Amino acid sequence: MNTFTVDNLLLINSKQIYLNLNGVDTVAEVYVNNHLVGRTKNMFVKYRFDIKSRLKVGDNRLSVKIFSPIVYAKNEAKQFAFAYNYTIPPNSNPDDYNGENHVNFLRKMQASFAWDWGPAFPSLGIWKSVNLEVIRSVPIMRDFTAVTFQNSNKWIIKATLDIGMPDPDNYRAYLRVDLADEKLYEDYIEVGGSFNVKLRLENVKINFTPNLWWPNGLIRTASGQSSNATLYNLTVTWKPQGCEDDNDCSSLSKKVGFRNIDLIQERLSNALSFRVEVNGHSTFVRGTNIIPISVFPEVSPENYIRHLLKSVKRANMNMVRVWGGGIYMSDLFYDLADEMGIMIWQDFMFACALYPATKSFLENVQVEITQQVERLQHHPSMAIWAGNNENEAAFAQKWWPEIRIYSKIYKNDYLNLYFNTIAPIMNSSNPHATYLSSSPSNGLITILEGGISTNPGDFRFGDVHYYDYYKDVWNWTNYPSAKFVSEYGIQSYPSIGTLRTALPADKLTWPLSDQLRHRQHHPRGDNEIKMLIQQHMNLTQQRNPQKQFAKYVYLSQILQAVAIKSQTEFYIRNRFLDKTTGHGLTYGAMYWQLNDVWQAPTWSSIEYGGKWKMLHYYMIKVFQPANAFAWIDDKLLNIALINDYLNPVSIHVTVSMQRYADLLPITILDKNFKEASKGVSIIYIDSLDEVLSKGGCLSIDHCMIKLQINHMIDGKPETGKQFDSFTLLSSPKNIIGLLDPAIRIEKVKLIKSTPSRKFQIDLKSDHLAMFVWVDTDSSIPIKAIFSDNGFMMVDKRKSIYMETLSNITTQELAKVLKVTHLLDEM
Ligand code: BMA
Repeated sequence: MNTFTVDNLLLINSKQIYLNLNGVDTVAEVYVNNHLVGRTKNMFVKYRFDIKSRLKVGDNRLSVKIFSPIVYAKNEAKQFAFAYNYTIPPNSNPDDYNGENHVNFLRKMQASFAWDWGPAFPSLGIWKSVNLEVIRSVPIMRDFTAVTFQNSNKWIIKATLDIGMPDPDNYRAYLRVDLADEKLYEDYIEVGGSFNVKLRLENVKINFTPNLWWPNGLIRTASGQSSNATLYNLTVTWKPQGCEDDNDCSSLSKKVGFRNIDLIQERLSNALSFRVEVNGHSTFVRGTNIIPISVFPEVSPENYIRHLLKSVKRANMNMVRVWGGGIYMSDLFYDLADEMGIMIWQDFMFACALYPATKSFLENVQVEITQQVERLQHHPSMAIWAGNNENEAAFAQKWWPEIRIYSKIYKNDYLNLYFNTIAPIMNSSNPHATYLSSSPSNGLITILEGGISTNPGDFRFGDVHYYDYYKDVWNWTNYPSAKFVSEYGIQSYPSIGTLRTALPADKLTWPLSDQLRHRQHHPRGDNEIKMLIQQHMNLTQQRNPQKQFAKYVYLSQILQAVAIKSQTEFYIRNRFLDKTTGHGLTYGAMYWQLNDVWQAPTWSSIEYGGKWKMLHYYMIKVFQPANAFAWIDDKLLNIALINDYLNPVSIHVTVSMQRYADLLPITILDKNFKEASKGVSIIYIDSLDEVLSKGGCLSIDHCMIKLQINHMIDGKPETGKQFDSFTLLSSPKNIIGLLDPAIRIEKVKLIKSTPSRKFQIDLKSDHLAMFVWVDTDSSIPIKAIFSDNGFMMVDKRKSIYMETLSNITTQELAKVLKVTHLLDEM
């Protein structure tokens, strides 16, 4: 409840007074001075209620009565079943979720009733701003939406102004559109006919050639140089005749960009491509999936969003999928994505469920989609829109037994929602945008098959979500040779430091304490992590329960990092089409998942609070656009050169055999590629036996392969663009020859103190050390990012850099730094 004051003048001078509620979670009744002025039932919708007649001079009372989402959802499900004689699954979540049910009856963040990576916090409240909108004697411009597109070489802007009218009479106004400093349009226009006018400018021509907007990692820039994601200010000026002040005559600006992003699905004998083209250039999508910033939707700190997106950019990604079980992100999120050149794959907020396609549900969805498309479409980062997460797959694979019985009805409901409600809105607002009905889907083939494919995960078409924890997750031959893999992942535990922010040290134990088990929502999750670790590493309990748990955390992060590295490298290099099966020609790899909403074992590469797991450090190298990968295929060592830059790049690649027992690498290939050819090219094939003998390795258990990749500028390695990459030939548990490296920190020195502190950490080692993890003591919560981590130490000395916002001193840091490596933990 809240009180606000209204004066006499305001009431006399205004023709309309609206109450704008920009976000209410979710089902509520809104009262002004005890009169019901409206109801809300969709947290993704902005509501505007006409309240003038309810206002009085002096104090006015606004109260919002919010209903329990749990009770509401349950009742809706019950009433639905009663009215229609069937239910809308899932009728219950897996027990491990510790969650609530029937969230699919609510237009609310679907994950707020629990997910396999998150707790049930069925939030309720006013999660966005509330304001009064006063319309006096002239029409006002509330907002505008715009899209840019190219028409036979000319760039065009299509804009729609949302005009609030005093009454439906006709009014005259001056309207002007500017792009940066160029005037594009100016006129006097007439508006009228209703209380709310959508004023359309269909064809605003750009009278100069704008610089294009490019995503991250396509155009090679010298290190330190910012992105090529060029943005322009688009300003709309509105001066209705008789306007007096800023309330009535206004100017609004948005940043726009000029780019064509197309999804190319062209025929390839028995398959279809699924390839993103940016400004006419094929672009391998390097990316990840983001879940909500917080389980509490109103919590969305600017520095945290910045940190997440910067981390995405630092890991050389060009796309993030805003997953359909969360929320449409804040404006800031999309603004930053525009700035940093991160393309967005935007799901609409439907996930892992069927939905009740009743008339009122669809009407509710229609408002949501219209508003969200209008809000988001001007962002140049908006690349792909998708109807839902996995609902086509859920239907096709009959996730719930009801589907067998009511399949006709469910199919109809499905088509009504994603094809007859959402698709037409996409089409009319922005016919140039790509809309897929679901992720995963078979793209055009899904449409040909009537909206739901029999196998939406077909490797020949569309995108695929791939999870199989019962195969060797480090072995590339188990990964799908699909066109685009929009989800794949492996769970790991967050660091002890992060877990300590939720649980006391004595609960961080192995065997897992009840408190830890409570946080594992993925059914059989820990069995899988344990089993997968044991395939390659040694997990036997040798230590006290807390130390053993710390070992489990560390090994789980290695498990995840190596699995996703080897899987992602496979997708990136798998650019050849197998004409017999139609498999291959992969053009996208987006791992599941970027972030976390609590301290728990999940698939994330960034822990709750922002700390990077080992995986995130690995992805920096894996996603480098100019790169080299090594793998064994049928007893042959293959090395591929990758170059996904559009402009020329020269790369120096060294391949060596690295024995575990000593620090001397034996080089088997050392080559400079002056102008690396585009795409993927095989630069080396030799029999593994041959390579082992060349490298002085007795067996695959004695050596690993080391690649050193340097981007070159003027014949010299480019700063910040020199990195290594290791390919194991056998499991760490079988490795022969590792000696105690006695790895230690020799020196810590501060090399920069503003805006953040940067330390150089000099490490020294007597022998080779694997998966070296440098971290601050878990009891000292310092947020830091290292220049490299989880690395193989194959030299006696190595310096890494640590950046932190904390004002820790060099001496303090030296005391709390800890180094972990594999031999110590096996
Ligand atoms: C996919 C996602 C999420 C889920 C993840 C891990 O199905 O779309 O629903 O969290 O797998 O199981």
